[in-house]
Amino acid sequence: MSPKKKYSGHWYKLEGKEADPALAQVLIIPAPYEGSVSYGHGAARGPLALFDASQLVEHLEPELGNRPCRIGIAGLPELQIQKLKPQAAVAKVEQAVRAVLKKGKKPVLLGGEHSISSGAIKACAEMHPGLTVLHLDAHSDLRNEYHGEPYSHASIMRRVHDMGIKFISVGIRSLCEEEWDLIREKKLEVYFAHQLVGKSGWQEMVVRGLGEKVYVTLDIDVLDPSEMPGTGTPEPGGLRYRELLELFKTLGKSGKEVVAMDLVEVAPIKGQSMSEFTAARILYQMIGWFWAK
Ligand SMILES: [Mn+2]
Repeated sequence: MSPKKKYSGHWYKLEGKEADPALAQVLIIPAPYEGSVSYGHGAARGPLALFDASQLVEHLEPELGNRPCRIGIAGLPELQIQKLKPQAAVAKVEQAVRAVLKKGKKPVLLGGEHSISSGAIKACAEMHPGLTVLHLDAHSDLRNEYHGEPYSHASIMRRVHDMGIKFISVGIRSLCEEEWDLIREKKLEVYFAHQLVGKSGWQEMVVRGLGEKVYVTLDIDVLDPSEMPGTGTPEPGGLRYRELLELFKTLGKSGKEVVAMDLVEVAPIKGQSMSEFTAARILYQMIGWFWAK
């Protein structure tokens, strides 16, 4: 399942109306950007690997008991941002997401590295005042800057904090003292992995804290590396696949509206397609629980 095929925009092997950008309710925006990563390269290959893997996903979801793709999932062309500096790349993402929102459709942004999400969140917060962000990640991403770059992947949630947008972080298990101090000083809502993994009932507690309009940013490294090895900065002790899906199911059933989402930091491992297949499967179920119940 190495990326051999060319990107056609036909996610999940959909055809006809279900793959038509004019009719589909969900529009996927591939953003293969890797401008500020610390180490572990390959996030720029994430969207194409996810696309290839999506061709093998069965359309029926047993837990939902239906075909989420019936609402239409169409792919837009890849954003041409690879050569831009982080701030310019983020601005392009913002424009692309705003254009999808204005059509009354659901944007799904695919990274690429996490830095791009701040553009998407900005566009959503403008359109939906009172937006809250559900942030799933191994890292708190609250550094003011990283190697001198304020639009770094390691600073994305700090930029969201600066915009005055409320967020809840889930699954965190790696952060520096600057981030630790900020969390305590500002009383930020951060759930560490050791507080959640293997425990029950936390999904409802997290969802209760969110507002009525929600943006979901999923850094795939929130999962345990045993189930998601293909990511740039894996951290041990992460959430399990089933625990993460339970969170999305709980959010989907809560009546709160997910206005957009992203999935970032998938970095395919050559010769081992498990990571991108798992991510494609998660993405399909998120679409199902949020928008196609
Ligand atoms: Mn991360």
